[in-house]
Formats: sequence, structure tokens, C-alpha cells
Amino acid sequence: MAAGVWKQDTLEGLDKGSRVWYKASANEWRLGTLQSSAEKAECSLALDSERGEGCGQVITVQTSLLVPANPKILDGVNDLTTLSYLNEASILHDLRQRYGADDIYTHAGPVLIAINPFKRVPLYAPEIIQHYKARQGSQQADGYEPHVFLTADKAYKAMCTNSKSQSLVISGESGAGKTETTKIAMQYLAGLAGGTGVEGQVLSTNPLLEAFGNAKTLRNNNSSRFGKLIDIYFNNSRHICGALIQTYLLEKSRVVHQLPGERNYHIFYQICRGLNAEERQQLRIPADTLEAFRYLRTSGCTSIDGVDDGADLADVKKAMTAVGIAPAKQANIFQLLAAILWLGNIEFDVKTDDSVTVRRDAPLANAAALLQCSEDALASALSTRKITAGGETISMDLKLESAIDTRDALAKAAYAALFRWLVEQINVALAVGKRKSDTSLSILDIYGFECFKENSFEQLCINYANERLQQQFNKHLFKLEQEAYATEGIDWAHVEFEDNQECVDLIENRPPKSVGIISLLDEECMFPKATDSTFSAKLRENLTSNKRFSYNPKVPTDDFAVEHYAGEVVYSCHKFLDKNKDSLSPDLVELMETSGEPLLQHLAAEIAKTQEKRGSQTVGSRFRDQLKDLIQRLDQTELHFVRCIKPNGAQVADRFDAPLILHQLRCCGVLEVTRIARAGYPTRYLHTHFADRYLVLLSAASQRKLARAPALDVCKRVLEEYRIDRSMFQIGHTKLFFRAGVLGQLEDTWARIQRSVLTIQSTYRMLRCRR
Ligand code: AD9
Ligand code: MG
Repeated sequence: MAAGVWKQDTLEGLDKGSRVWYKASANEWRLGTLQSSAEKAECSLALDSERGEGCGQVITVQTSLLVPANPKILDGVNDLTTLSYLNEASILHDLRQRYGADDIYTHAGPVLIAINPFKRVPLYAPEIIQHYKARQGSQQADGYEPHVFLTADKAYKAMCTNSKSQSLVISGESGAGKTETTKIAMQYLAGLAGGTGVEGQVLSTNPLLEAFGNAKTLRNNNSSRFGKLIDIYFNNSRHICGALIQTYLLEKSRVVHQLPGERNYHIFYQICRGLNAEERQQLRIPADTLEAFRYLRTSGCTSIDGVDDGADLADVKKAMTAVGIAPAKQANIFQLLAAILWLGNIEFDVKTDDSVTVRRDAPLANAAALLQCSEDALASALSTRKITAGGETISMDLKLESAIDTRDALAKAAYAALFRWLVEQINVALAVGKRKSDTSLSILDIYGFECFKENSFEQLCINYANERLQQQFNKHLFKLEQEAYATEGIDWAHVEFEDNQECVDLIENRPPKSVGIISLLDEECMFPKATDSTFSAKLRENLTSNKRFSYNPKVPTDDFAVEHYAGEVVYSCHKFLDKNKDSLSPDLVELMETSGEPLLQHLAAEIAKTQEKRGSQTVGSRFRDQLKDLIQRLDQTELHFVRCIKPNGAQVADRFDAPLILHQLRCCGVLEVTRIARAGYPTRYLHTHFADRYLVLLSAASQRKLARAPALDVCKRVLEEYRIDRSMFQIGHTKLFFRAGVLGQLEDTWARIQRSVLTIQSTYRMLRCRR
């Protein structure tokens, strides 16, 4: 039967007067009406007068460039699986129509597509939450418009029904709307299952984590520079009773360096602009200018249109208080942030080729004062390194470049430790009642795929994470789905999909399997004499057989390119080794440990502990392990996918950049998912499970007759008595497979019977009590 579906997408049967899409260029489709039959190699086409230039124009085109268009009545349908013709042009057209009407959500079978509106849309009012909340049962979604609320609601209700943990996996490229979508889902769950008070705290984590972990990039003014998985726990009465946040690899290089036009983490600008005069004076932050700080100045961008950093600080403070960080602690945090800013201003004077002195001026004095250490101790930690050899410790001078790296390393390490500490504080606050529950609903919001003019180790990690998630998406929506049909002996035409295994292998494989980028990087990090260039040479030596890897032999750089599922990215090897090793010298740890500032002391102890625990494990291999763990955890839950789409690169409202959107749809396999969903049987039951559940629906006579019969006989009888159309289900070896929505009627009847049984039981109990 599935094969029949494909036929509909060919031009067969189309004739004069049929609506078709004409592929005018690689990414542009134009609507028109056939003026001749489509049987010859060329045909005549009248371009649709509703659309753009060439109105009503009749042109001769190659028939091979035409695909059928859907009837007008299907314009703007809310589930792509309901389109009669499923092709890129039709999908794009549908999404364009919906986006134009601010209907930013559309179903692609089991996947929710969310197009970023880049403006306020009236879709999130409390009444709308109420509307979705009123939805009955876990099966029925009919009559409800696609919405993140609906997806969250399905997950929540499935959790309540099956007692199985659920996950919302939100993906899309940078700026596509993942973080906003996550917040919208959290807002819904707080409205749906609040009541214990924890939900307020859960929501408070957003402004807090965004202040410390988000920044303006060239792709997104509020770009997440860390990944997060938030597990929300529910108690027996299905109210939120706690949460746990796990974060992934914060981009800490941003603390000391940003690309032109980007910014450092929001919190720095917030304290500079939002603290009052007295607070600023204490932190030695000058009144008028952010340009005073090198870490904020060099990118040439300190403000974001429409963002009031000063006012945002108030929200951040409120959020801190909500998660139990008292004002005194908040002051410590701000002090550390100011210290980091002053560290960045410390200058070095070159003494000889091999040594520097730290300039004794205001930045050193201010940084030392804020870190609560002596100027001498700070100066010596930044300009020398202690080396132990033969039981003796000697102090070695640092060259200018190393001294600068050491200064920046201290700033980065302190910030990253602060971030980890914050997440810990949040988790302590959210742990209320957590252990009383074994079911959770998790939401994954990571950094989206990105490609800049210059891409470094951080982009490789970010894109690797996205590659892994894409693989998981493929596994659940293509592989597992189709394998299930094959093992159950279901009649099924296989749907091809873009497998990204080769790219995942390229990055993460390790011996003895084969080598990958991370394993080669680790190997290189062990050689004392290795440099970024020797690493680059190693990649070229070992990886050229992988089709996803390439480099330009004509250009004398250390660059290499990876063909990701979402496009090619050229990476520069600069600093790969340092970033992967990420070790903080013992001198700096010691400096922090001896600080008079308790928070810094605490962070230093944590850094020392983590360094010890990690041993020689590198950032890359730890990230690989974390991702593996993440995927395993997600696999144990029921998955719900949201695909965020970025409508244009300018981050503006009402601009539908068709080629950009089409590229994203292609990369993430929306067309194929829709095909599978349309041809597939998303609802399954084991024969035994189905028989047990629905036996009660049979007539009394049938129930008696089938009481001892095999489960499959019961199933067949139920399907018969309820006249389920033969095309709507298939019987597998152990399971029954149903098309979407078929079981609604059975479920309704089942629920009605359950309710009356319960009523009878409670009346009976009441009567007994009275007696
Ligand atoms: V990144 O990978 O972290 O760089 P995200 O998270 O995918 O990226 P984000 O959620 O931050 O993107 O969205 C980018 C911007 O789009 C937001 O700051 C909003 O201004 C805008 N946006 C996204 N979704 C919505 C929405 N549902 N309504 C209104 C939205 N604006
Ligand atoms: Mg984000």
C-alpha cells in the first residue's frame, strides 16, 4: 500500500488545467497551470498570476522540472501529512501560507515544526494554556492546532497515562528559536502542573542561566553558549515537585575574546549598567564606560538593539533570590565578575625576549583587591611558572604570549567555575521533593548548528552535538520505525533518508575502530612538542578517506573542512590543542585558593577537585562521553521532537527566505519524516496488551466466547465489532499497527466504561460505609 503513496507525487494523470510547481532555479519554485498535457518532454505553463513577477506569463518548460501542486483547498493545512502531494515545493508553500498568517506551528506527522516569528505573536495567553490543558486523554489531538503547548501536553499526558518518562528534544540552527520554545514549554508545564511552588523556581532558572550562559553572536542576539537538559520531576498527583539541570560545555573562550560584532556574556554588561553608583564604586567599575574593559571593548559591540542590560539585572537578581542565592552571595558573584573584567586589563612589559613584568597600575591593583589577594602574588602568578624538577621547585619566567594566555586562562577558569557553581546552587534549590518521583519530563535545549567565517574548537563541539542529535532523530523516526515494520512483517515500502553516521564517525571514532578528529587531537595533546600545525598535518594524513573530511591543499593554512548534515564548515586548527587540554596551572589554582574571598576559595577547591577527578581526560573526549550519556538517557524515554526553523538570517519579522528555509527542511529530513508518517502506522499495541485492554468493549456473548482464546483472536474480534477499516491497520507478528487517530473511538468507549465502573465502585463503597 505504501507504494501507492509515492505515485501521487509524480505527474501521472495530470493534464491541461492542472496546478503544478515549476522549479525555476535550485531553490525557487513557481506555481502555474498546465496549458498542455505533461506527457511530452516539454510543456506549456501559465505562471500563476498571484505570485510575483511574470504574472500570467505563458512559458515553455521542461516537464522534468515540474511537480504536482495541491488543490487550493489544502492551502495552509496544519499537518503536512494531509497534503495530497508531498514535495518540497508544496511543503514550502504550506509553511509560507501559515507563516504569513502568524501560524508558526505546523505538524510534520510526529514532529512539530516551529518557525521563529521574530516578533510577539498572540499565541501564549493564559486562556490558550487553559484551552490545551482541557484536552482529554492522551490519544486525541484532533481539533487542536499545532503548538508547543500541544506537544508539551501530549508528553505530560503520556507520562501520566503510561508512567513513562518523556523528553522534548528541541533542535534547529542557531537563532531558530530553541531556547524560546523551551521556555514556552516550561511555562505551559508550570501552568498545567504547578501548585507546589517549585514551578516558579524552575521558571526562574531561565533569566539566570541566560545572563551567564548566553551572549550576542552574529547569528543570534541571545545565543546559548552552553547546552542544557532540564529534567522536571512530578509527584504522585502529577504536580511539579523538583527539577534537575544538567549543562554541557560552556564556551568559555568568549570571556576573553569575541568576534567583531559579538558580545561577551550578558551578565558583564548587566552589572556595568545595572548596579547603582555605590555598588559600582565598591567593585571599582567606572561610571560611564564599558569601553574601559578590554574583555568588553575589543569586539566593537557593547549594546543590543531593544535590550536594556541595566533593567535585565533586576530580573537576574530576582531570579537569584528565587533560587536561594541571598543578596550577600549575589554581591560576591558581582565582585568576582568585576575582578575578571579588571584581570583583562592587566598589561605586561617585555623585560627580555623570555620574560615580562606585570605593569603595576590600576588594573593589577583593582583585580588583586577584588580577588582579595596581594598584588605581588597575582603579578607573580601571571608572569612566572613554578616547575618542580629533582625535588626542587624553581620559578620560570614566562614569555609575553604565555603571560597573556595565563592571564586569560585565569579569567576563563574563574568564570567557568562560577557558572558550574551557579548551576549547582540552582539544582540544590530545585531538588525539593525530587526523589519522591521516578517519572520526569525532560527538555533538551542545546546550542544550534553554527558556521561563521572563522570556526574553532567550540564550533566543532557544538556542531558535533547537533550531528549526534540529528543521528538520534534519524534513528527514532526512520531506522527504528522502518525496522519495526520489517521485523513484524508489515507490508512497507522503504523510505530512504540522509544518514549522517559517516560524519559522526569522522568526529568521534577512536582506535581500535578507526581514528577520528577527537582521538587524533587527544593523541597530539600527549606530545610535548606538538602544535596546532602538527595536529592539522595529522588530520590530513589520517582522515582523507572519509568523504565528509576535506582540506584545500593549495592554501597554506591549518584549516580543514567537515561536511555536516547541515552544510560544510571550515575549521581553523588555531588553539585546538590548548582548548582541548584545558588545564589550569597549579600556580593559578593556588592563587585562587589563597584568596581571602570565600566564593573564590570555594571555586578554587572545586577546580582542583575536578582537575584531579578528570585526570588527563581532555575536553573533547569528555564531551564525547557526555553526549553518549545524554543520548542513552534520552533513548530510555519517549521522545517528542520539535524542529525550530529560522525564517531569515536578518533576525527580522515577516520575512520568509525560502532558500534558507528549504535548506533547513532538507537538512533535518522533514520531507522524509512526513512521508513516513503519512504512509505509516504510528500507534502500536502488542496483541496481548490490546486484547487485555479492549476485551471489555466486546459484547457479553463475545467476551464469554473469547475468554480463553488467543490474544490475536480477541484483537480481530474487536477490530471487527468496531468496524475498523481494513486500510487503517496492519497485523504484525506480535503487534497491531494503526494509522494515526484510528484508536480514538475505541479509547473513548473504553474511558466511558472505566468511568461508569468507577462510579459503580464508589457508590457501592459509599453504601457499605453507611451501613
Ligand atoms: V542558539 O542555538 O541558542 O544561538 P536558539 O536558542 O535556537 O539559538 P532563540 O530561542 O534564542 O534561538 O531565539 C532567537 C530569538 O528569536 C529570540 O531571542 C527571540 O527574539 C526570537 N524568537 C524565537 N522564538 C520566538 C517566539 N516563539 N516568539 C517570539 C521568538 N520571538
Ligand atoms: Mg538557545
